[in-house]
Amino acid sequence: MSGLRARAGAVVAAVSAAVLLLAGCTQASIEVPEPAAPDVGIQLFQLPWTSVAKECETTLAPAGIAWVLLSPAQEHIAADEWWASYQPVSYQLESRLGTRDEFADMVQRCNAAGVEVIADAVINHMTGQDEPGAGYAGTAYAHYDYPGLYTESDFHRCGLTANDDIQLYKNREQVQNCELVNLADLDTASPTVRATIGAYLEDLLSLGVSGFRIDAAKHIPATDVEAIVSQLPQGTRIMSEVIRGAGEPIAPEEYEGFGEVFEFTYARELTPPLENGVFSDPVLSDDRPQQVPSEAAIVFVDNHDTERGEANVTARDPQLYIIANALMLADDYGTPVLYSGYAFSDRDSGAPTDADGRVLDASCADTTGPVSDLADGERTCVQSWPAIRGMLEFRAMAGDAPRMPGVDSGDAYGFEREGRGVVAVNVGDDIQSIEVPTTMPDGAYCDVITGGPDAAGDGGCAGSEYSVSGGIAVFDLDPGAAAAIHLGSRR
Ligand code: LAG
Ligand code: CA
Repeated sequence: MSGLRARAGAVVAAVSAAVLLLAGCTQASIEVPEPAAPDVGIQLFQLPWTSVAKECETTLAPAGIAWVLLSPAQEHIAADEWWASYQPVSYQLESRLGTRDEFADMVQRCNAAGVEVIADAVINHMTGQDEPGAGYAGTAYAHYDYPGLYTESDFHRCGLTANDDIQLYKNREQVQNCELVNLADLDTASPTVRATIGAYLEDLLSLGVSGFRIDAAKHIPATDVEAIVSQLPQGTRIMSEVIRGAGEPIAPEEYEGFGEVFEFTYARELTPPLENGVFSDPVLSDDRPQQVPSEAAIVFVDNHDTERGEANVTARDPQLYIIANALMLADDYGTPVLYSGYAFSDRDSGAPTDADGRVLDASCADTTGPVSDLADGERTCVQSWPAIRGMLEFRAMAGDAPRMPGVDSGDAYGFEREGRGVVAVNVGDDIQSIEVPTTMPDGAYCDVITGGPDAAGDGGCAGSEYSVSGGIAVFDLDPGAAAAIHLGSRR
Protein backbone atom coordinates (compact mmCIF):
# COMPACT_ATOMS: atom_id res chain seq x y z
CA MET A 1 0.00 0.00 0.00
CA SER A 2 1.45 3.33 -1.00
CA GLY A 3 1.84 6.32 1.28
CA LEU A 4 -1.11 8.10 -0.25
CA ARG A 5 -3.48 5.18 0.11
CA ALA A 6 -2.52 4.72 3.72
CA ARG A 7 -2.85 8.40 4.47
CA ALA A 8 -5.97 9.06 2.38
CA GLY A 9 -7.52 5.99 3.97
CA ALA A 10 -6.79 7.36 7.42
CA VAL A 11 -8.26 10.75 6.53
CA VAL A 12 -11.37 9.13 5.11
CA ALA A 13 -11.76 6.92 8.19
CA ALA A 14 -11.43 9.95 10.47
CA VAL A 15 -13.96 11.90 8.45
CA SER A 16 -16.42 9.00 8.38
CA ALA A 17 -16.09 8.57 12.13
CA ALA A 18 -16.81 12.25 12.67
CA VAL A 19 -19.78 12.13 10.33
CA LEU A 20 -21.23 9.11 12.13
CA LEU A 21 -20.70 10.79 15.49
CA LEU A 22 -22.62 13.85 14.40
CA ALA A 23 -25.22 11.97 12.40
CA GLY A 24 -27.92 12.54 14.96
CA CYS A 25 -27.60 16.30 15.18
CA THR A 26 -26.24 17.54 11.85
CA GLN A 27 -25.70 15.54 8.67
CA ALA A 28 -26.60 11.98 7.75
CA SER A 29 -23.60 9.76 7.21
CA ILE A 30 -22.58 9.01 3.63
CA GLU A 31 -20.66 6.28 1.88
CA VAL A 32 -17.13 7.49 1.15
CA PRO A 33 -15.44 5.50 -1.64
CA GLU A 34 -11.90 4.09 -1.47
CA PRO A 35 -9.46 6.61 -2.96
CA ALA A 36 -8.17 5.67 -6.42
CA ALA A 37 -4.52 4.70 -6.87
CA PRO A 38 -2.22 7.70 -7.50
CA ASP A 39 -1.42 8.49 -11.14
CA VAL A 40 0.05 12.01 -11.03
CA GLY A 41 3.77 12.64 -11.62
CA ILE A 42 6.09 15.51 -10.77
CA GLN A 43 9.13 16.90 -12.56
CA LEU A 44 11.84 17.76 -10.03
CA PHE A 45 13.96 19.99 -12.25
CA GLN A 46 17.71 20.00 -11.63
CA LEU A 47 17.39 18.40 -8.21
CA PRO A 48 20.33 16.22 -7.06
CA TRP A 49 19.69 12.50 -6.58
CA THR A 50 20.29 12.65 -2.82
CA SER A 51 17.57 15.30 -2.55
CA VAL A 52 15.20 13.44 -4.89
CA ALA A 53 15.47 10.42 -2.59
CA LYS A 54 14.49 12.55 0.42
CA GLU A 55 11.63 14.18 -1.48
CA CYS A 56 10.23 10.76 -2.42
CA GLU A 57 10.18 9.82 1.24
CA THR A 58 9.15 13.10 2.87
CA THR A 59 6.92 14.92 0.39
CA LEU A 60 6.04 12.93 -2.76
CA ALA A 61 4.81 9.67 -1.25
CA PRO A 62 2.83 11.44 1.52
CA ALA A 63 1.21 13.71 -1.08
CA GLY A 64 0.15 10.74 -3.19
CA ILE A 65 2.42 11.42 -6.15
CA ALA A 66 2.98 8.29 -8.25
CA TRP A 67 6.14 9.07 -10.17
CA VAL A 68 9.00 11.53 -10.38
CA LEU A 69 10.56 12.83 -13.61
CA LEU A 70 14.26 13.57 -13.20
CA SER A 71 16.63 15.85 -15.08
CA PRO A 72 19.09 13.98 -17.35
CA ALA A 73 21.56 11.72 -15.52
CA GLN A 74 24.20 11.50 -18.25
CA GLU A 75 27.71 12.88 -18.08
CA HIS A 76 27.50 16.30 -19.75
CA ILE A 77 29.59 19.25 -20.86
CA ALA A 78 31.11 21.47 -18.24
CA ALA A 79 29.05 24.66 -18.30
CA ASP A 80 27.22 26.62 -15.60
CA GLU A 81 23.88 26.79 -17.40
CA TRP A 82 21.16 24.26 -16.51
CA TRP A 83 21.06 23.18 -20.12
CA ALA A 84 24.49 21.60 -19.83
CA SER A 85 22.36 18.58 -18.81
CA TYR A 86 21.01 18.45 -22.36
CA GLN A 87 24.49 18.22 -23.93
CA PRO A 88 25.63 14.72 -23.01
CA VAL A 89 29.15 13.53 -23.71
CA SER A 90 28.77 9.91 -22.57
CA TYR A 91 26.33 7.47 -21.00
CA GLN A 92 28.06 7.41 -17.66
CA LEU A 93 25.76 8.29 -14.80
CA GLU A 94 28.05 10.97 -13.43
CA SER A 95 26.74 14.51 -13.49
CA ARG A 96 26.30 17.67 -11.49
CA LEU A 97 23.21 15.98 -10.04
CA GLY A 98 25.14 13.07 -8.57
CA THR A 99 27.10 9.90 -8.99
CA ARG A 100 26.00 6.50 -10.22
CA ASP A 101 25.87 5.21 -6.64
CA GLU A 102 23.74 8.15 -5.55
CA PHE A 103 21.44 7.57 -8.52
CA ALA A 104 21.06 3.87 -7.70
CA ASP A 105 20.35 4.62 -4.03
CA MET A 106 17.77 7.26 -4.96
CA VAL A 107 15.84 4.95 -7.31
CA GLN A 108 15.79 2.23 -4.70
CA ARG A 109 14.54 4.60 -1.99
CA CYS A 110 11.87 6.19 -4.21
CA ASN A 111 10.60 2.77 -5.25
CA ALA A 112 10.53 1.67 -1.63
CA ALA A 113 8.45 4.76 -0.81
CA GLY A 114 6.02 3.84 -3.61
CA VAL A 115 7.23 6.48 -6.07
CA GLU A 116 8.33 5.33 -9.53
CA VAL A 117 11.22 7.01 -11.31
CA ILE A 118 11.14 8.27 -14.90
CA ALA A 119 14.56 9.19 -16.32
CA ASP A 120 15.00 11.98 -18.87
CA ALA A 121 16.76 10.22 -21.75
CA VAL A 122 18.74 12.48 -24.08
CA ILE A 123 19.19 10.12 -27.03
CA ASN A 124 18.70 12.35 -30.05
CA HIS A 125 22.02 14.11 -29.83
CA MET A 126 25.29 14.67 -27.98
CA THR A 127 26.89 18.03 -27.26
CA GLY A 128 26.76 20.90 -29.70
CA GLN A 129 30.14 22.23 -28.69
CA ASP A 130 33.09 21.75 -30.99
CA GLU A 131 35.34 21.89 -27.98
CA PRO A 132 33.23 20.86 -25.05
CA GLY A 133 36.23 20.89 -22.77
CA ALA A 134 36.32 18.55 -19.87
CA GLY A 135 33.32 16.32 -19.38
CA TYR A 136 32.16 15.90 -15.82
CA ALA A 137 34.38 12.89 -15.18
CA GLY A 138 37.32 14.76 -16.65
CA THR A 139 37.30 13.24 -20.14
CA ALA A 140 37.75 15.44 -23.19
CA TYR A 141 35.40 15.01 -26.13
CA ALA A 142 35.40 16.56 -29.57
CA HIS A 143 32.46 17.12 -31.88
CA TYR A 144 31.70 13.94 -33.86
CA ASP A 145 34.41 12.14 -31.97
CA TYR A 146 33.30 9.96 -29.11
CA PRO A 147 36.00 7.28 -29.04
CA GLY A 148 34.57 3.87 -28.34
CA LEU A 149 31.05 5.25 -28.30
CA TYR A 150 30.20 6.48 -31.76
CA THR A 151 32.06 6.80 -35.03
CA GLU A 152 31.81 9.80 -37.30
CA SER A 153 29.31 7.99 -39.52
CA ASP A 154 26.98 7.56 -36.55
CA PHE A 155 26.16 11.26 -36.76
CA HIS A 156 24.17 13.17 -39.31
CA ARG A 157 26.17 15.92 -40.93
CA CYS A 158 24.04 19.00 -40.93
CA GLY A 159 26.14 21.89 -42.06
CA LEU A 160 23.97 24.27 -40.09
CA THR A 161 25.20 27.36 -38.39
CA ALA A 162 24.92 27.90 -34.67
CA ASN A 163 21.97 30.20 -35.21
CA ASP A 164 19.89 27.74 -37.16
CA ASP A 165 16.84 26.62 -35.26
CA ILE A 166 14.12 24.02 -35.52
CA GLN A 167 11.42 26.59 -36.03
CA LEU A 168 12.98 27.54 -39.34
CA TYR A 169 12.63 24.02 -40.65
CA LYS A 170 9.34 22.74 -41.88
CA ASN A 171 10.77 19.84 -43.83
CA ARG A 172 10.60 16.42 -42.20
CA GLU A 173 14.20 15.50 -43.12
CA GLN A 174 15.58 18.71 -41.72
CA VAL A 175 13.59 18.46 -38.52
CA GLN A 176 14.68 14.91 -37.85
CA ASN A 177 18.20 14.75 -39.19
CA CYS A 178 19.84 18.10 -39.19
CA GLU A 179 18.91 20.41 -36.47
CA LEU A 180 17.92 21.17 -32.89
CA VAL A 181 20.05 24.10 -31.91
CA ASN A 182 23.15 22.76 -33.69
CA LEU A 183 23.53 19.75 -31.44
CA ALA A 184 25.42 16.75 -32.88
CA ASP A 185 22.53 14.68 -34.19
CA LEU A 186 22.81 10.91 -33.82
CA ASP A 187 21.95 8.63 -36.74
CA THR A 188 19.23 6.73 -34.88
CA ALA A 189 18.65 4.49 -37.93
CA SER A 190 22.10 2.97 -37.41
CA PRO A 191 22.12 -0.44 -35.68
CA THR A 192 25.18 0.50 -33.60
CA VAL A 193 23.57 3.74 -32.43
CA ARG A 194 20.35 1.92 -31.54
CA ALA A 195 22.34 -0.72 -29.65
CA THR A 196 24.33 1.92 -27.73
CA ILE A 197 21.20 3.86 -26.75
CA GLY A 198 19.38 0.61 -25.90
CA ALA A 199 22.23 -0.46 -23.62
CA TYR A 200 22.04 2.89 -21.83
CA LEU A 201 18.29 2.56 -21.25
CA GLU A 202 18.74 -1.05 -20.07
CA ASP A 203 21.39 0.15 -17.65
CA LEU A 204 18.91 2.62 -16.11
CA LEU A 205 16.22 -0.06 -15.95
CA SER A 206 18.65 -2.36 -14.16
CA LEU A 207 18.90 0.32 -11.46
CA GLY A 208 15.13 0.28 -11.05
CA VAL A 209 13.75 3.13 -13.14
CA SER A 210 10.24 2.54 -14.53
CA GLY A 211 10.50 4.43 -17.78
CA PHE A 212 11.77 7.34 -19.79
CA ARG A 213 10.97 10.79 -21.07
CA ILE A 214 12.35 10.71 -24.60
CA ASP A 215 13.92 14.15 -24.92
CA ALA A 216 13.49 15.83 -28.30
CA ALA A 217 11.56 12.82 -29.65
CA LYS A 218 10.28 15.00 -32.45
CA HIS A 219 13.79 14.99 -33.84
CA ILE A 220 13.97 11.20 -33.85
CA PRO A 221 11.81 9.42 -36.44
CA ALA A 222 9.00 7.60 -34.62
CA THR A 223 10.11 4.36 -36.28
CA ASP A 224 13.56 4.79 -34.71
CA VAL A 225 12.17 5.46 -31.22
CA GLU A 226 9.89 2.47 -31.62
CA ALA A 227 12.74 0.22 -32.76
CA ILE A 228 14.79 1.21 -29.71
CA VAL A 229 12.06 0.96 -27.07
CA SER A 230 10.54 -2.25 -28.46
CA GLN A 231 13.70 -4.02 -27.26
CA LEU A 232 12.97 -2.99 -23.66
CA PRO A 233 10.98 -5.11 -21.19
CA GLN A 234 7.18 -5.02 -21.45
CA GLY A 235 5.67 -2.36 -19.22
CA THR A 236 8.56 0.11 -19.56
CA ARG A 237 6.91 3.52 -19.59
CA ILE A 238 7.80 5.70 -22.57
CA MET A 239 6.86 9.39 -22.65
CA SER A 240 7.83 11.05 -25.90
CA GLU A 241 8.37 14.78 -25.95
CA VAL A 242 6.88 15.89 -29.25
CA ILE A 243 6.05 19.58 -29.16
CA ARG A 244 2.95 20.16 -31.23
CA GLY A 245 3.21 23.05 -33.63
CA ALA A 246 0.82 24.43 -36.20
CA GLY A 247 1.98 23.39 -39.66
CA GLU A 248 4.83 21.29 -38.27
CA PRO A 249 5.57 18.19 -40.31
CA ILE A 250 5.75 15.94 -37.23
CA ALA A 251 2.88 15.49 -34.78
CA PRO A 252 2.57 13.69 -31.41
CA GLU A 253 0.12 11.21 -32.93
CA GLU A 254 3.02 9.45 -34.71
CA TYR A 255 4.54 8.53 -31.33
CA GLU A 256 1.36 7.39 -29.62
CA GLY A 257 1.53 3.74 -30.71
CA PHE A 258 4.36 2.78 -28.36
CA GLY A 259 3.80 4.96 -25.31
CA GLU A 260 2.53 8.25 -23.99
CA VAL A 261 3.26 11.71 -25.35
CA PHE A 262 3.50 15.13 -23.71
CA GLU A 263 0.45 17.05 -24.97
CA PHE A 264 1.56 20.68 -25.21
CA THR A 265 -1.87 21.78 -26.41
CA TYR A 266 -3.42 21.21 -22.99
CA ALA A 267 -1.75 24.14 -21.23
CA ARG A 268 -2.08 26.30 -24.31
CA GLU A 269 -5.85 25.84 -24.19
CA LEU A 270 -6.26 25.75 -20.40
CA THR A 271 -4.54 28.97 -19.50
CA PRO A 272 -5.96 31.75 -21.76
CA PRO A 273 -9.40 31.64 -20.05
CA LEU A 274 -7.63 32.09 -16.72
CA GLU A 275 -6.25 35.36 -17.98
CA ASN A 276 -9.28 36.69 -19.83
CA GLY A 277 -12.14 35.09 -17.88
CA VAL A 278 -13.76 33.88 -21.08
CA PHE A 279 -14.63 30.30 -20.23
CA SER A 280 -16.83 29.80 -23.27
CA ASP A 281 -13.65 28.42 -24.81
CA PRO A 282 -14.66 24.78 -25.34
CA VAL A 283 -11.31 23.26 -24.44
CA LEU A 284 -12.15 22.51 -20.85
CA SER A 285 -15.11 20.31 -21.59
CA ASP A 286 -15.46 19.53 -25.29
CA ASP A 287 -13.77 17.18 -27.72
CA ARG A 288 -10.26 18.51 -27.41
CA PRO A 289 -9.69 17.98 -31.13
CA GLN A 290 -6.09 19.16 -30.94
CA GLN A 291 -5.18 16.60 -28.30
CA VAL A 292 -4.15 12.95 -28.33
CA PRO A 293 -6.51 10.45 -26.64
CA SER A 294 -6.61 10.73 -22.88
CA GLU A 295 -4.78 7.43 -22.27
CA ALA A 296 -1.80 8.65 -24.31
CA ALA A 297 -1.62 12.20 -22.95
CA ILE A 298 0.80 13.52 -20.36
CA VAL A 299 -0.54 16.98 -19.44
CA PHE A 300 1.13 19.83 -17.56
CA VAL A 301 0.68 23.50 -16.75
CA ASP A 302 4.34 24.18 -17.48
CA ASN A 303 7.73 22.48 -17.66
CA HIS A 304 11.35 23.61 -17.57
CA ASP A 305 11.22 24.81 -21.17
CA THR A 306 7.79 26.44 -21.19
CA GLU A 307 8.34 28.29 -17.88
CA ARG A 308 11.21 29.93 -19.74
CA GLY A 309 9.16 30.44 -22.86
CA GLU A 310 5.58 30.04 -23.92
CA ALA A 311 3.89 29.41 -20.56
CA ASN A 312 1.85 32.40 -19.39
CA VAL A 313 0.85 30.79 -16.10
CA THR A 314 3.77 29.70 -13.89
CA ALA A 315 4.73 29.56 -10.21
CA ARG A 316 5.74 33.22 -10.52
CA ASP A 317 2.01 33.90 -10.08
CA PRO A 318 1.04 31.44 -7.34
CA GLN A 319 -2.69 32.25 -7.30
CA LEU A 320 -3.17 31.65 -10.99
CA TYR A 321 -0.81 28.69 -10.86
CA ILE A 322 -2.93 27.03 -8.18
CA ILE A 323 -6.06 27.67 -10.25
CA ALA A 324 -4.47 26.11 -13.34
CA ASN A 325 -3.14 23.10 -11.45
CA ALA A 326 -6.45 22.64 -9.63
CA LEU A 327 -8.38 22.51 -12.92
CA MET A 328 -5.82 20.11 -14.41
CA LEU A 329 -5.83 17.80 -11.39
CA ALA A 330 -9.64 17.86 -11.23
CA ASP A 331 -9.89 16.99 -14.92
CA ASP A 332 -10.34 13.52 -16.35
CA TYR A 333 -8.14 14.06 -19.40
CA GLY A 334 -4.60 12.72 -19.52
CA THR A 335 -2.07 11.99 -16.81
CA PRO A 336 -0.91 15.21 -15.12
CA VAL A 337 2.71 15.93 -14.34
CA LEU A 338 3.36 18.74 -11.85
CA TYR A 339 6.41 20.93 -12.23
CA SER A 340 8.75 21.81 -9.36
CA GLY A 341 11.64 24.05 -10.31
CA TYR A 342 13.52 27.05 -8.94
CA ALA A 343 13.23 30.83 -9.25
CA PHE A 344 15.41 32.59 -11.83
CA SER A 345 15.86 35.96 -13.48
CA ASP A 346 18.11 34.72 -16.27
CA ARG A 347 16.61 31.84 -18.28
CA ASP A 348 20.02 30.17 -18.56
CA SER A 349 20.93 30.25 -14.84
CA GLY A 350 21.60 26.84 -13.39
CA ALA A 351 20.50 25.72 -9.93
CA PRO A 352 22.91 26.81 -7.18
CA THR A 353 26.08 24.72 -7.05
CA ASP A 354 29.07 24.14 -4.77
CA ALA A 355 32.63 25.04 -5.74
CA ASP A 356 32.97 21.77 -7.69
CA GLY A 357 29.91 22.54 -9.77
CA ARG A 358 27.62 20.03 -8.06
CA VAL A 359 24.06 21.19 -7.57
CA LEU A 360 23.32 21.86 -3.91
CA ASP A 361 20.85 19.75 -1.98
CA ALA A 362 17.43 21.25 -1.33
CA SER A 363 14.38 20.09 0.59
CA CYS A 364 10.68 20.90 0.40
CA ALA A 365 9.80 19.04 3.60
CA ASP A 366 9.20 22.21 5.61
CA THR A 367 7.48 24.27 2.95
CA THR A 368 3.94 25.25 3.82
CA GLY A 369 2.80 27.16 0.77
CA PRO A 370 3.79 29.26 -2.20
CA VAL A 371 6.20 32.16 -1.72
CA SER A 372 5.73 34.88 -4.31
CA ASP A 373 9.11 36.58 -3.83
CA LEU A 374 11.54 33.67 -3.99
CA ALA A 375 15.19 34.60 -4.40
CA ASP A 376 16.91 33.27 -7.52
CA GLY A 377 17.76 29.61 -7.09
CA GLU A 378 15.17 28.95 -4.38
CA ARG A 379 12.88 26.00 -5.05
CA THR A 380 9.15 26.44 -5.71
CA CYS A 381 8.28 23.21 -3.83
CA VAL A 382 4.77 22.84 -5.29
CA GLN A 383 4.60 19.28 -3.93
CA SER A 384 4.34 20.77 -0.43
CA TRP A 385 1.71 23.40 -1.14
CA PRO A 386 -1.47 22.50 0.79
CA ALA A 387 -3.57 23.50 -2.24
CA ILE A 388 -1.77 20.98 -4.46
CA ARG A 389 -1.94 18.27 -1.83
CA GLY A 390 -5.65 18.92 -1.37
CA MET A 391 -6.21 18.58 -5.10
CA LEU A 392 -4.30 15.29 -5.16
CA GLU A 393 -6.77 14.04 -2.53
CA PHE A 394 -9.64 15.37 -4.62
CA ARG A 395 -8.31 13.48 -7.64
CA ALA A 396 -8.02 10.23 -5.67
CA MET A 397 -11.61 10.66 -4.53
CA ALA A 398 -12.85 11.56 -8.03
CA GLY A 399 -11.43 8.28 -9.35
CA ASP A 400 -12.99 7.43 -12.70
CA ALA A 401 -16.18 9.44 -12.17
CA PRO A 402 -17.05 11.33 -15.37
CA ARG A 403 -16.28 15.01 -15.66
CA MET A 404 -19.52 16.93 -16.04
CA PRO A 405 -19.88 19.99 -18.30
CA GLY A 406 -18.38 23.17 -16.91
CA VAL A 407 -20.48 26.12 -15.83
CA ASP A 408 -19.40 29.72 -15.69
CA SER A 409 -20.61 32.76 -13.86
CA GLY A 410 -18.83 36.01 -14.60
CA ASP A 411 -15.15 35.33 -14.02
CA ALA A 412 -15.84 32.12 -12.11
CA TYR A 413 -15.86 28.63 -13.54
CA GLY A 414 -16.45 25.18 -12.08
CA PHE A 415 -17.36 21.58 -12.79
CA GLU A 416 -18.29 18.35 -11.07
CA ARG A 417 -16.71 14.91 -11.15
CA GLU A 418 -20.02 13.14 -11.06
CA GLY A 419 -21.18 12.48 -7.52
CA ARG A 420 -17.63 12.69 -6.14
CA GLY A 421 -16.45 16.27 -6.01
CA VAL A 422 -16.78 19.81 -7.35
CA VAL A 423 -14.06 22.32 -8.20
CA ALA A 424 -14.58 26.05 -8.78
CA VAL A 425 -12.27 28.99 -9.47
CA ASN A 426 -12.56 32.78 -9.68
CA VAL A 427 -10.09 34.47 -12.03
CA GLY A 428 -11.61 37.94 -11.70
CA ASP A 429 -10.89 40.93 -9.47
CA ASP A 430 -14.17 40.81 -7.55
CA ILE A 431 -15.86 38.36 -5.23
CA GLN A 432 -17.86 36.03 -7.38
CA SER A 433 -20.64 33.58 -6.56
CA ILE A 434 -21.09 30.45 -8.64
CA GLU A 435 -23.55 27.56 -8.46
CA VAL A 436 -22.40 24.22 -9.84
CA PRO A 437 -24.94 21.42 -10.37
CA THR A 438 -23.95 18.23 -8.53
CA THR A 439 -25.31 14.88 -7.45
CA MET A 440 -23.26 14.98 -4.24
CA PRO A 441 -25.30 14.62 -1.03
CA ASP A 442 -26.57 17.73 0.71
CA GLY A 443 -24.33 19.00 3.46
CA ALA A 444 -21.46 21.19 4.51
CA TYR A 445 -18.07 20.45 2.99
CA CYS A 446 -14.55 21.62 3.77
CA ASP A 447 -12.60 23.13 0.89
CA VAL A 448 -9.45 21.02 0.38
CA ILE A 449 -7.56 23.87 -1.34
CA THR A 450 -7.51 25.92 1.85
CA GLY A 451 -6.88 23.04 4.22
CA GLY A 452 -9.77 20.58 4.24
CA PRO A 453 -11.16 19.18 7.49
CA ASP A 454 -9.27 20.59 10.47
CA ALA A 455 -6.63 18.60 12.30
CA ALA A 456 -8.68 18.32 15.47
CA GLY A 457 -11.13 16.03 13.68
CA ASP A 458 -13.99 17.80 15.44
CA GLY A 459 -15.99 18.25 12.27
CA GLY A 460 -14.70 21.75 11.57
CA CYS A 461 -12.78 23.02 8.55
CA ALA A 462 -9.20 24.35 8.55
CA GLY A 463 -10.10 26.75 5.75
CA SER A 464 -13.22 27.62 3.82
CA GLU A 465 -16.49 25.76 3.96
CA TYR A 466 -19.10 25.41 1.21
CA SER A 467 -22.47 23.76 1.05
CA VAL A 468 -24.37 21.47 -1.26
CA SER A 469 -28.12 21.71 -1.19
CA GLY A 470 -30.74 20.29 -3.51
CA GLY A 471 -28.28 19.36 -6.23
CA ILE A 472 -26.36 22.64 -6.24
CA ALA A 473 -22.92 23.39 -4.81
CA VAL A 474 -22.61 27.07 -3.96
CA PHE A 475 -19.27 28.87 -3.86
CA ASP A 476 -18.59 32.47 -2.91
CA LEU A 477 -15.07 32.96 -4.14
CA ASP A 478 -12.62 35.73 -3.37
CA PRO A 479 -10.66 37.18 -6.31
CA GLY A 480 -8.07 34.61 -7.40
CA ALA A 481 -9.54 31.86 -5.24
CA ALA A 482 -9.89 28.20 -6.09
CA ALA A 483 -12.07 25.78 -4.13
CA ALA A 484 -12.65 22.05 -4.19
CA ILE A 485 -14.94 19.81 -2.17
CA HIS A 486 -15.27 16.03 -2.35
CA LEU A 487 -17.09 13.20 -0.61
CA GLY A 488 -14.22 12.75 1.84
CA SER A 489 -14.19 16.42 2.83
CA ARG A 490 -17.78 16.52 4.11
CA ARG A 491 -17.95 17.91 7.61
C1 LAG B 1 14.61 19.52 -25.18
N1 LAG B 1 13.57 18.90 -25.52
O1 LAG B 1 13.29 18.54 -26.74
C2 LAG B 1 14.82 19.99 -23.80
O2 LAG B 1 13.61 19.93 -23.06
C3 LAG B 1 15.39 21.38 -23.87
O3 LAG B 1 15.52 21.91 -22.57
C4 LAG B 1 16.73 21.33 -24.58
O4 LAG B 1 17.23 22.66 -24.82
C5 LAG B 1 16.60 20.70 -25.97
N2 LAG B 1 15.50 19.82 -26.15
C6 LAG B 1 17.86 19.91 -26.25
O5 LAG B 1 17.91 18.74 -25.47
C7 LAG B 1 18.11 23.14 -23.82
C8 LAG B 1 18.13 24.67 -23.82
C9 LAG B 1 18.87 25.22 -25.01
C10 LAG B 1 20.25 24.61 -25.06
C11 LAG B 1 20.09 23.11 -25.21
C12 LAG B 1 21.42 22.37 -25.28
O6 LAG B 1 16.78 25.16 -23.85
O7 LAG B 1 19.00 26.64 -24.82
O8 LAG B 1 20.97 25.13 -26.18
O9 LAG B 1 19.40 22.61 -24.05
O10 LAG B 1 22.16 22.62 -24.11
C13 LAG B 1 22.21 25.76 -25.88
C14 LAG B 1 22.22 27.22 -26.34
C15 LAG B 1 22.08 27.27 -27.87
C16 LAG B 1 23.19 26.48 -28.52
C17 LAG B 1 23.17 25.06 -27.98
C18 LAG B 1 24.35 24.23 -28.54
O11 LAG B 1 21.16 27.92 -25.72
O12 LAG B 1 22.14 28.63 -28.27
O13 LAG B 1 23.02 26.45 -29.93
O14 LAG B 1 23.29 25.07 -26.54
O15 LAG B 1 25.58 24.74 -28.10
CA1 CA C 1 17.61 13.32 -34.72
